[in-house]
Amino acid sequence: MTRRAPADAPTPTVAAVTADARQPWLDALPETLPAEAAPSPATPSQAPGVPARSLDPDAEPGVDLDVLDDVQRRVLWLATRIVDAANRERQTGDGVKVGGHQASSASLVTVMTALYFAHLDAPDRVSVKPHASPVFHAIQYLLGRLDRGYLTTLRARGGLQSYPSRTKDPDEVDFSTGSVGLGPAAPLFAAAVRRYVDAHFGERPASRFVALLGDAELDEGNIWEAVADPALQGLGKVTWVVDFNRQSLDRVVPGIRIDQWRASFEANGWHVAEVKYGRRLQAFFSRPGGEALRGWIDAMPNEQYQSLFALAGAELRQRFLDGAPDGVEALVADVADDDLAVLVTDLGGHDLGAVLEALAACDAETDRPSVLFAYTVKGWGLPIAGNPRNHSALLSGDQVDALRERTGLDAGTEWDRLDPATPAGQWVERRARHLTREPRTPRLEVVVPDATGVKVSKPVSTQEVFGRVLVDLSRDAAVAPHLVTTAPDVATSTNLAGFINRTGVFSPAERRSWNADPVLKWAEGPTGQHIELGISEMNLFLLLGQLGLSWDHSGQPLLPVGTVYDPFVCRGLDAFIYGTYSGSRFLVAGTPSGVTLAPEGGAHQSTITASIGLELPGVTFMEPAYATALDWLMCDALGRIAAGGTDAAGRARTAAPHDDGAYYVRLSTRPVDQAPFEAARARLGDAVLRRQVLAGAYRLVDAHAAHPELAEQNAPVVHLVGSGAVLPEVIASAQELAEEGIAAHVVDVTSLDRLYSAWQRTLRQGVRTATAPSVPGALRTAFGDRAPVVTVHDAASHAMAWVGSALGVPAVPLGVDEFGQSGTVHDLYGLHDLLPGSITNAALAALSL
Ligand SMILES: Cc1ncc(C[n+]2csc(CCOP(=O)(O)OP(=O)(O)O)c2C)c(N)n1
Ligand SMILES: [Mg+2]
Repeated sequence: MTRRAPADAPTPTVAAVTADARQPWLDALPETLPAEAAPSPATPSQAPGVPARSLDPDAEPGVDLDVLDDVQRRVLWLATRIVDAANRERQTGDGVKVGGHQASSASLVTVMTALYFAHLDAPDRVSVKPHASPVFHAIQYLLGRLDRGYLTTLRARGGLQSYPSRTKDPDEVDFSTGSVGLGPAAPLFAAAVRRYVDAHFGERPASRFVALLGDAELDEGNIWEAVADPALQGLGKVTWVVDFNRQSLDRVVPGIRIDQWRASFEANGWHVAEVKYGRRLQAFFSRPGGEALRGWIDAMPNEQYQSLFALAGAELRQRFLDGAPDGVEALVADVADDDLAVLVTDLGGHDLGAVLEALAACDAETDRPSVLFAYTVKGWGLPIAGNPRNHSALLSGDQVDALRERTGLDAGTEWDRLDPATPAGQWVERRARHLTREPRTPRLEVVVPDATGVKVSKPVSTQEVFGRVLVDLSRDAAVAPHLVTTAPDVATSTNLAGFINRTGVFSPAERRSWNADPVLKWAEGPTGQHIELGISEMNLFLLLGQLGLSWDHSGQPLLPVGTVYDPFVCRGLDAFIYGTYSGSRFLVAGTPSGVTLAPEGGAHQSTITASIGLELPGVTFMEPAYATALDWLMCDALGRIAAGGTDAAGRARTAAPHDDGAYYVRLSTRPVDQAPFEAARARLGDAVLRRQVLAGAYRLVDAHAAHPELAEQNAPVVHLVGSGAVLPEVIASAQELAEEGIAAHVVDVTSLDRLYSAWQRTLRQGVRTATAPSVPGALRTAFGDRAPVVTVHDAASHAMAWVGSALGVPAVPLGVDEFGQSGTVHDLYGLHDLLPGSITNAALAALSL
């Protein structure tokens, strides 16, 4: 069968990228290297610096490099073949290339073999570079954790995901990856969470947090925000292994970047290690004068070095010596042309012993994170090795056949696990036992109360209530220990000060306080429950993401709460998405939000965030206006986080995924009169009102109850639908309309998201069963009568514009669709048609539609 792709598919054909490739297969390495360059007989198969060990990893683990080498050959084969099968043997029928990354995978085969089959222990956690997912799955398969049937399902529905996914892959992925930069940062945050958990709940078996990242991932800014953050300093159990193949997607990375990277990591307190040269080159360097060769390879720009992979014979020698200092030519004069190719591309990232030794050296650094630059070859062991266009190149059928044969397999055995009768097969079985993990549960056996009963008499803002609810919860002996808050330098301006006063700020060691502040007690020490970050919203969401997965990586569920200025949710959005895609559960408050942050101006006023909250899967977006509604919503959200997506018996709940992840409340600093809510409470009763608030909407003002004469007169009816801080204007407009003989009910939407999801569920049900959809219960209860609507939102008007469609009535959506500017709330509401007069006019327009 041949791969189905359009004739003009942009992927380089294998023939095109491999015509001149010269990467010999491992065991085809020529024997004709000069004696000094050949591996010393004294170091046959044992990792230097790694203790000699038996084949029993449970009894003083030992490692035999020949055995590991057998394993890595099989890993390379399977990873390559997984991508190959997906592309050459699957009939997709849609003309779309399946894709996959054989070269990026091959690049990490040695490092990942060393890790999984010699280095890791069960409690360790690993983030795998997105394009190495085939290597990960091949390893899981060899360890007996993935059924054979999955090996031919890469990128197929229900099969292996293109990039490692915690929530979608059939095997146990520690960290999702895909959006480069975020995956490697995640274990750093997970390690910070472990440090927190150990300090608060007692030390658990130590875990090492490892990230395997591509060298081009270091260009992502979030990497450096994480590396620099004071909250992430001193994490000794973290090792990042950079797959230093000097190639990105498009090109050979220009110049030489190692010095820049090294200096940047070191400046941030990291330990920097390298595994640069393989044993052949190292042996050569130790010849008399051999150091000159090292100097020349070190000085050679990436472009020149990488170009060697496409050359052979005299041509390769000529290119290699182009620009070389005196002496180098003579030094390699006695190396045959073919051997020279092998010698100069002998990089340490493909030397199992050197990799293990370097990993051990990183472990020895116990008080700071380590980064290990493993020099590798993109496409190592494959005919596409080192080719600048190999990023998504695929081997041809003939090339795959040749690789299969070289691996000692045939069509009948190609998908087999390692033979348990062989040392490699036995070793792998033992490693599988060694890596077996303890079970964990996301469920926290704590009852979060339905409400804290926050009391308010005068107008109050939702942001203030948010802070008070947290303080109240910090007095609940069962809940309090599990609460942990975090903010990117906005804790005090988002009302976390009360919580911080009670619980303190987390620091691994006690820190002396130099300023006694009568209002804010900023006491830092190991018992603190607030984690303060530098100003990086990316870091906020990366930390929240990992706090919400602490049950998995640290065996301790938590109740994480974060705060961020609402407009800057966008700044951390990719990390927000990353966390929720990973299945993390936390509560985040975007506050203050909208144009009620009036004097602050356009740069601080959020408009599109309600839409973001509404549309993000795995996030429930909520925007209450009143204290008690927020109290109920927060307690309910924390209760759901505690339940961990499981039912009372601890089984995974099958609830709609939309309501089974993170919670996002959009808040304001605008004080709002609570009397209308109390009136609704008196009318509906707590139980009914709470149910409706949690479902997403309730009738705040019932025009017929407030103005019975309008009902009697059969007055025209309209629904004014508001969400959040703009409710006072909506209520005032309803009053104006009543005076004009129009019955305007006011609906307070507490969760646009839940309302929309309810509508979508009934619609989808209708679509799937070809039946007429009904108006969902939550909408029916809140709206009752069929009447035109005006939606009013201190956010983009689009976010609520669907309400008319859901009810099947004319609608006029009002909102903020321009960038903001400084002013008073009144000024800005006037500017955006959110004052009562405009709402009244909109109602009249809706009635006339
Ligand atoms: C945020 C983001 N931007 C762009 C991409 C597309 N992309 C995927 S891999 C890649 C290059 C990666 O190079 P490197 O990290 O060196 O990995 P290699 O394949 O060389 O191991 C790019 C640009 C992505 N996945 N994520
Ligand atoms: Mg690369």
